[in-house]
Amino acid sequence: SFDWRTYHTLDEIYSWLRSLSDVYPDHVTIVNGGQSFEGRDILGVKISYTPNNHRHTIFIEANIHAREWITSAVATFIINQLLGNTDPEIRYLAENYDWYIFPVFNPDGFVYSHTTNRLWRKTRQPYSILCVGADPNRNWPYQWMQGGASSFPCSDIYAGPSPLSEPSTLSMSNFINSLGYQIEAYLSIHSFSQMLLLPYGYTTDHLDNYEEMKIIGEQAAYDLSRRYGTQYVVGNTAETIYIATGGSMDWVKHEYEVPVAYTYELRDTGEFGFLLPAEQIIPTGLETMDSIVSIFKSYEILH
Ligand code: 0X9
Ligand code: ZN
Repeated sequence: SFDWRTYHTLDEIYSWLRSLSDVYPDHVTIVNGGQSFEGRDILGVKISYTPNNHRHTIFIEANIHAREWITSAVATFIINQLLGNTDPEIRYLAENYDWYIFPVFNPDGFVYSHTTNRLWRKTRQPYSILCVGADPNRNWPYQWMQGGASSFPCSDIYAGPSPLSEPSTLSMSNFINSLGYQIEAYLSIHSFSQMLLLPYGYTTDHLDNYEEMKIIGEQAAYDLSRRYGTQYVVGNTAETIYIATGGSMDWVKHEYEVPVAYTYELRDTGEFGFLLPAEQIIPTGLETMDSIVSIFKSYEILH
């Protein structure tokens, strides 16, 4: 049965997601966000304790980069916490927001990273005889190809021939459009580096509600560190990691004026990198959940 002591395949993750709607029929709906190039479904869950009353929505995507296995493990961990943890702060979050959580945004790449090349990053749509895939986090329509992205199909940061050229990003953008301004928070989960990144990736300017996001992010990083001492750096994406354009968070933030938008870079800082040992899934999940509780506690106090 499903657990967080080991990494799971796409089929195992999807079977577990489907089982949740049987175990929690009143609170969990399986949602199909669309299809990948190779025809796989992009499955997520909607968690809602008030099915007919649209609440502020928290959207979480993970594993848009195939090799970042810890991210889907943490996304399923968060789903499990929202459904099963009796801690009052977690119950409050679970029951007062609508949640959409997609553990594997890039299913073709994820399967390929399991079967063939553990360090695969991109999608699996072929672009030349030799080179396959676009970077699905350079493929979104806001500031597309304006820096930190490549027009060379063999590059790991190939932006694709046009915005939303990848069936997975196109279908997920349509799904996000259907939620639109209901989205109050968008969390994009990556690894690794232990960073909490704020919009935007195209400029080092502190735009929109940067100051508030920075304060909330610093508190979240502190609350995350209280469990095991894990240190996160918080800041604007372009300043803190590098210039990167065409990312999903930037598009959603800009398109729907999403007040709470963060990109996580989970553990570690490079000792294991993308090959984070499975023994670290549960601790990473617990500390990440602490930071999510912190973000919404701070946001509610400030609003
Ligand atoms: O380069 C990326 O896409 C992310 N880092 S990773 O090492 N996981 O590949 C950073 C994404 C931040 N991007 C934007 N907000 N634009
Ligand atoms: Zn990534």
